Amino acid sequence: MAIERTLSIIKPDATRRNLTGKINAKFEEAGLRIVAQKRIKLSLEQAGKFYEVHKERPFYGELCEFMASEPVVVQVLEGEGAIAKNREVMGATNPAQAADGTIRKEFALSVGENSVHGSDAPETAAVEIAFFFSGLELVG
Ligand code: DAT
Ligand code: MG
Repeated sequence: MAIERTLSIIKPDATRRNLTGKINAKFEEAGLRIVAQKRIKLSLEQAGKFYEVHKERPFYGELCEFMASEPVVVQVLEGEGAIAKNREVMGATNPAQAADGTIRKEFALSVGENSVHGSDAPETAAVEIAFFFSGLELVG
């Protein structure tokens, strides 16, 4: 399997509860390397653009307001099969269905406030990384 990069976001419910370090430990224990990271506050417009693929879904407005409510930590994770590995460490979208030991099982509050975002495919990873980071900010 190839070395990949994926875009991860530690969401407001997790930054608010000071869980950045615990979540990063889960990534690092799984062999994912944090090659870029910054804490930012999204505007409602930026959150809306990032989640544009979901704009027809009933929860879109709520999702964007949540993502813009407090700071997030955006990061690029690198490793063997990083996209799928990150999804595995994150756990299912709905924490009630997430496997034991996953981030969402341990930390998520609800299907909406589910602590982390992770890209779902190579194409979306490339677009999402470029949304937040310039090439100069990526140090492998
Ligand atoms: P994931 O974040 O696991 O890739 P997704 O892409 O289907 O999940 O949805 C993006 C985010 O939207 C998800 O992390 C939380 C929110 N969301 C998804 N389904 C929802 C629902 N039924 N009610 C409220 N928020 C939801
Ligand atoms: Mg998704």
